[in-house]
Amino acid sequence: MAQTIDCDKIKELSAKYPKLKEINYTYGTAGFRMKAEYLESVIFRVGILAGLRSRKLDSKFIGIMVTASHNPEADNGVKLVDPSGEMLEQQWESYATQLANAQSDDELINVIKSVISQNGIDESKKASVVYARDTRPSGPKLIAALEDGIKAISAVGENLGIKTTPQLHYFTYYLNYCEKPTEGSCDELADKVYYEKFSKAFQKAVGDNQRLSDIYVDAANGVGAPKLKDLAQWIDKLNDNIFKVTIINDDTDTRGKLNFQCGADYVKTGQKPPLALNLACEQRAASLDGDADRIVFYYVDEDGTFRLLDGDKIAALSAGFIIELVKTACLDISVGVVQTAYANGSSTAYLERELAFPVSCVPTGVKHLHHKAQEYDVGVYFEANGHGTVLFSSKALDKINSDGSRTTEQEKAIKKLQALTELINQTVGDALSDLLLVESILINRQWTFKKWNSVYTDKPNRLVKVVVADRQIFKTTNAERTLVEPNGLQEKIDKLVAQYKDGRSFVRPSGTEDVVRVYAEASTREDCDQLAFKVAGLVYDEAGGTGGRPSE
Ligand code: G16
Repeated sequence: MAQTIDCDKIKELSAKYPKLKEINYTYGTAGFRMKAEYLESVIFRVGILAGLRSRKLDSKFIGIMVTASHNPEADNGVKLVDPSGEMLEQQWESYATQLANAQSDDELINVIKSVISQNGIDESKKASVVYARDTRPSGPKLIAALEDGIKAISAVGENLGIKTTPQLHYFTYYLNYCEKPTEGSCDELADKVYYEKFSKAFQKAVGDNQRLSDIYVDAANGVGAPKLKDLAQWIDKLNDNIFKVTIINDDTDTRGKLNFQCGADYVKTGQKPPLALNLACEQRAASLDGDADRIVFYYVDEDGTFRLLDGDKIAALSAGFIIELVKTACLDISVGVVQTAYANGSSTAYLERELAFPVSCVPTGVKHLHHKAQEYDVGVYFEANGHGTVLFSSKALDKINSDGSRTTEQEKAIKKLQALTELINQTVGDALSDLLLVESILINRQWTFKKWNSVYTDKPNRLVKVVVADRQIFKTTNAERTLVEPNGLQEKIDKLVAQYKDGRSFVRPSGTEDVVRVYAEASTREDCDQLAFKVAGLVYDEAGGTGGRPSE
């Protein structure tokens, strides 16, 4: 097959974005992520890769999201989305890494040619990409680099402007498998199809049930704020007495506020409410992260204790509700749950023992959970940090949507299941869709947060970040629960863990931040904190910790 890429055009545009020699880029847990000033060359090259992937997949749209999600405002990142709206196929992650690390323009051309020949790409095909960004100040400059990359590979790009990450995932799927827009801007259409789909599905899922109390949503001063506001208005148009939300931390204009002392990661890690939220007893609240792909819920008890309802609790709530509907409807559908090592021990025990679900544990990263969840008829996956969704296989959808004679009760259960399949964003974890999913289940059950929280009691747990000279020296196995390197460190951790009742701890390098993460749980809060900081201290000493030694 003749090579027809325009090497001169690629070189000319690439010269604007030289690779920084000293940096070795890796496609991590959620794409490339680091300080925004190091990313221009990477993003330019991601534009090229997206064009190649589109040609490989019969000109289907490939999605590109420019975001660093929960990371500090000064960071940014980029990830690719496959035509189905799911994460980029793993084989192509290595192409992304090779392209990002090509030192010279000639090397870049060689990598491009090698991707083309390895994949038998027909260069005469049209290439289509669709892209969006979050509200970070570095976004526009990076989008300009991306657009040059798209131009360099002669692809056609649709700019969606500012969107949540899950909106970009959903709209990539929509462009490929639903109606192709004939006129109007894709930016506006992407909002419209999203709000329409989820508001209508929510209406179906809640039926005639009574609304619950108002909910406060901390939007991390990110893109979730304007998008949730719009979505709530669409819901109001259908039924103005079912969902009352007050959005806080909604300032997307003031520099320095994104994810600062607010948002899902801050709340989950610190196990405390965000800035600007004084919660009354049992007031319902939730936090999104900077690109609205994760959510955690919380409230405070009569005695002022902060109660977190994290991804594990969302999994228990949704899996429990779905299996009940499946049983009522007498459908032959299996439901399984996928977690990571961060799942609280009590949640795994509850899911396996009380609800009798098969539960699998995979490495951190939605891409790993998503793939495992596809092995079940209905796969429920949530990371403890609030990132997740539910996948309905085509077998499950066929059964749920098939005709047949049914009792009224069975028919009602089927209708609810159908509504859930529409309400859940099955392309990726989506904070807004998950918010509506949780709210609709609680409305159907007429449950307070306190009642939801009581399904099982979390073991005290703690997450600590350790800054070390080189986090890449940490290598794990056993779904990240065991350290293989540095040599001998796991044995030391095991010895510490053995000193605590119901103790558990693991260490893994983050794939999105320049830190090593330490997780610990034990039977009491005091033990758990002590274990977490002792393990963090071990990591700090063994790996040449930089910055302060972790302490409570
Ligand atoms: C991303 C991934 C999540 C992962 C999180 C933290 O979330 O999509 O799957 O749990 O990073 O990953 P790590 O511990 O490797 O830093 P987000 O919300 O930042 O896109």
